[in-house]
Amino acid sequence: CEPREPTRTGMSKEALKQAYIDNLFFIQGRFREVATPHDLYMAAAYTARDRLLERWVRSAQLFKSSHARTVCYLSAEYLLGPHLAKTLINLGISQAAREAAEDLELDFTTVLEEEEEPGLGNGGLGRLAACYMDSLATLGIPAIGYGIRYEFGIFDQRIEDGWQVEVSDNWLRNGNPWEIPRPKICFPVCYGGDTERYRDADGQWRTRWVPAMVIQGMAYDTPILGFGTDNVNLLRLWKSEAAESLDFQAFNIGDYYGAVHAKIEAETISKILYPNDEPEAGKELRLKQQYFFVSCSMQDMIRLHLNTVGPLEQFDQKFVAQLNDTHPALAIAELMRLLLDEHLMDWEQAWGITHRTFCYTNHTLLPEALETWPVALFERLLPRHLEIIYEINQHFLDQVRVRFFADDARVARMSLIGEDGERRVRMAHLAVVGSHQVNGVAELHSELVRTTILRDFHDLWPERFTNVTNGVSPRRFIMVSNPRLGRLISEVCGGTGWARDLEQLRRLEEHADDPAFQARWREIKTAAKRDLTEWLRTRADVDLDPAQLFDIQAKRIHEYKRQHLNVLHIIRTYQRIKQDPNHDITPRAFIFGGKAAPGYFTAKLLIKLINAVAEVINHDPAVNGTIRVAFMPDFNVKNAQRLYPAADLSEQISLAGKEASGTGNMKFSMNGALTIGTLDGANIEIRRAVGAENFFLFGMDAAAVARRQAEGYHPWEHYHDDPELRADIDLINSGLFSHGDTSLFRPLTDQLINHDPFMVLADYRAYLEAQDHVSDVYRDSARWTRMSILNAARMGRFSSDRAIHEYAERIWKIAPMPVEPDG
Ligand code: DL6
Repeated sequence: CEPREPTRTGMSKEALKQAYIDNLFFIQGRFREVATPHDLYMAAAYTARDRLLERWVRSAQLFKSSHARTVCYLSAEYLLGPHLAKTLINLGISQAAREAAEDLELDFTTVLEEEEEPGLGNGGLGRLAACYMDSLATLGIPAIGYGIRYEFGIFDQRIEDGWQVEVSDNWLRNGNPWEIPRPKICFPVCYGGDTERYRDADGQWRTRWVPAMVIQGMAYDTPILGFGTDNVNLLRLWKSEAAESLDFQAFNIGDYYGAVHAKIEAETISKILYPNDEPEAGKELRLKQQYFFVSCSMQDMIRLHLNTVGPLEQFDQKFVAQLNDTHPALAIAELMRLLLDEHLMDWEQAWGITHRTFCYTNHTLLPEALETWPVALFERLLPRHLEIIYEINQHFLDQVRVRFFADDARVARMSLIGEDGERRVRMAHLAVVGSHQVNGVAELHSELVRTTILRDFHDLWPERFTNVTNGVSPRRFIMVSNPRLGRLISEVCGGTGWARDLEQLRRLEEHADDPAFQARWREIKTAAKRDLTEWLRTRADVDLDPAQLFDIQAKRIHEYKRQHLNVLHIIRTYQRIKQDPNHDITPRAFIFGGKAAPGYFTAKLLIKLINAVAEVINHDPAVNGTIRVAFMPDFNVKNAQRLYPAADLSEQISLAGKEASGTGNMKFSMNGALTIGTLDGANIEIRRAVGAENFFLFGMDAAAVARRQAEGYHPWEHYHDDPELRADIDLINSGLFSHGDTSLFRPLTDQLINHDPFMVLADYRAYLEAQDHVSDVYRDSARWTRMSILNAARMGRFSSDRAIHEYAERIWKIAPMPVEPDG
């Protein structure tokens, strides 16, 4: 008889079955008859985790013994999504795991649904970090992702009376089977106090920081496995703690509250993710968070280096550190501090190492999202770092003065310290000066970085600037999200190899005109639309019809993303139906999803408007179900996975020049949605890839936007000159959507008519025309399906594997190190 496979590592159905039962018993202390769905989920998670850990240990051994060059990805956010389904796919045991569960009479779908996703990010930037962790492991590139283990992630969104209500996200409540606490990997993190000068043993003048407060950061490790490989990388998230759990001096003199105060203050630092996709001005806790995680991470990198390679002179050969936006830019000053003050290096050498270690990715052009911190706050919280930043600035500006002779205005513009008004530290400038490579996240964005916000820096160091267009993980956004489509692609490509080599999707093109294949393609889309319809019926109390065109806009709610432009189109369609009940409308479901920052009044009002419009239209018998409007509550990774497969049309309608890249645009298109979009962010490259004839383009491009703004933009002219536009805005103001309240939406409509910073009115007419074209094309089902197939087929370039390959080759100079399969 066959030898039995070990239950902790075996991959067969039988081994997995035994592992579920054992894990339920030995870890959960439960047995089948009394186990809750959550117990069963935990048992499945531990079953997957055992297999992860075995591969992780082998990876770590290889990386350690070979002194592997390692990427450290520094990101304040990781929007990972549920682990279980993805881990099983990456292990290649989804099917076996499902069958094992079924043999045990478990409903595997319910088991998967039990997982509470770690929402440790706001949106695009955090999700990108998660896709990149997935691709780093898949490509076999040794990497550590460093970040914060927020106790409360992004809030859960409920919709009550049409308004967004935020509910705290207690994701750790039921335990987290995917992480390993590392109580021995912890580092002190200091704040406040003063600095003092002293002479070291060699008589050299040195500085030391005498802090006012010391806390500590403890590591929690989550293994990240690649697809079709045994490579596992590490996501190391830091939790803040008091250095001593109780202040015994205070305790002994009877000050019980004082004694626990320090503990609470320390724990506060990693307590909550700031739910804003832009930095919140002056939030001291946010600066504390940023410093907290970069300090732990830099200390950890130094520890690892000393334990493996040895002398710190070679630090930048062992490590390259990627700054995911400016949130971790303080790492530059922290590495300098550690090298200068703790490891007693001289400035030149420390700066050389630091500069060769860091690279910086910019993710935004929006002026309000460019981080700056008041010098006064810095001085109070991080006095030593301010001194270091001043010194970096001095060396840097000396260089600028020599290069751009007598150009004081340029010196002031480039300084790390902004002097207009309150003095502030400019984090993007620190990031550029301290990095040897700077990249934007789509071609247009990188071009605008070079020619607008960082133009002076590009003049000085053109060789430092480059582009890496974002990508997304096909494992997460096809295989996990859309298993039916995944199976069809595997059939066409002869296996699952396409999920590591997305260019293979091209093979779909051969079938684009085949009516039988088209019918299968449509079946898959309709099945996903049915699933979403069912979900929305129970969760959002709205009835859609899968035969309608599913038109979806899912992303953060923000004026620059122009959800209101979409709403104006819905209102126009509604008015057409009301004016002429026989008007030939292509039936559509308009579906929205997205969270608004809790303090962003206009965005929250936009959510209310969408729901208010939905309420009226969905209940108007004159509409008779021709159009429907739905708002998906709580757009997160898990729910996004229901949306992308079900979309016929993807709305990517930001004002040109505002969306750095967008990644939702890629996820939709990979799942066969056609895009209606502007020439913004990665839309431009998607359109080029899928073919202009397979993309619904509208609106001004970035150059036209800049020209209009320079000429002076007057939105009210559009309002007066376009009677349909006027009628749509007036309908909002009429109170029809607000039970007669004519003032509720005024802040939105007044802003549009009088200021319209994102030029909604200027693009309104072009958008309507493009939407009419969409409706016409959708009626020709063979044509639409062909376009849909071609969209998916041509999305190979937008895999995060391609993006990581580019980073590795051009920016990090790091080669893959594949872990050999066991035995
Ligand atoms: O690069 C990831 C993602 C882009 O796709 C979006 O276009 C961009 O808006 C987003 N940026 C941020 C800004 N955060 N900050 N600072 O989330 O990055």
